[in-house]
Amino acid sequence: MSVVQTVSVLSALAAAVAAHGHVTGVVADGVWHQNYEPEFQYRNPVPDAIGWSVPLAQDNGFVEPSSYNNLDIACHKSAGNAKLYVPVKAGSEIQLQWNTWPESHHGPVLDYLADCAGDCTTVQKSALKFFKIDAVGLSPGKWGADELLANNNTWGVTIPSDIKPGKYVLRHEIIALHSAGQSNGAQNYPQCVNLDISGSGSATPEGVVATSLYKATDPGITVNIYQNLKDYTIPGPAPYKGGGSGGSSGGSPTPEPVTSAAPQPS
Ligand SMILES: *[C@@H]1O[C@H](CO)[C@@H](O)[C@H](O)[C@H]1NC(C)=O
Ligand SMILES: [Cu+2]
Repeated sequence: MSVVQTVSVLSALAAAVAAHGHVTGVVADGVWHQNYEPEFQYRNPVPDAIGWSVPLAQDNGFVEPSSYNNLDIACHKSAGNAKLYVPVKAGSEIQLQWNTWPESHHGPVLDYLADCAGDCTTVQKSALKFFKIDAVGLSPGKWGADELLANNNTWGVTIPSDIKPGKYVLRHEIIALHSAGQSNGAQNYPQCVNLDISGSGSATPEGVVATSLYKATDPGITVNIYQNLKDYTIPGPAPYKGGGSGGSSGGSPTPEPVTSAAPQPS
């Protein structure tokens, strides 16, 4: 078989099992950027991408709670550093486009940033400290993932206006909870993209290493969603409340002001 034929057969196989989905593109300042695709691994040369490479995510699979203490939870299974960056202005909103998402897979949508302290193309995953910039859990009858689905499989996230410019990893994630009533039943679908953030801010929010984000016993991780849930506790650390954070796709249940705040003295 030629390389081209091999690629198309493998792509067809990948499409057949592509039940869950992944981020295919990112729009920033009106410019569309192609994300990493698992089939890139069969190309020669492997194309550089804005997204961290996840060749093992060919099945659009997930990371499970029993792996929360493994760095796979950072940017998906055995992720490798992305080689490109999405240029974005602090305070602006970027859109993450998923190819598809199953309607049954309700759950929160979360976004984190981690400062690469220089170069995201070589930074160690264990050195990345993630701070949450956006999280949408449950508003009556409607989950973050439902919003994403209703919004053309797209999620908007606003980059805090006051953070120090530089190179960051954006960790975007859906946690599917359709089986989360069982132990080890939650499904995390993290996706990482490198951002080159410009601006004049100076905030350096505290973050945590990915292996400290979640515990299997968190109330927002082991939870039966097929009941009349009054509250849902979004997992992970509290969101950073700096200027301009908290954006989401149309209609966050607890909208936060998206107006810019003056840089906070720290
Ligand atoms: C829906 O998203 C796709 C990309 O995933 C994009 O090409 C298309 O323009 C979007 N449609 C609308 C109506 O925004
Ligand atoms: Cu599924």
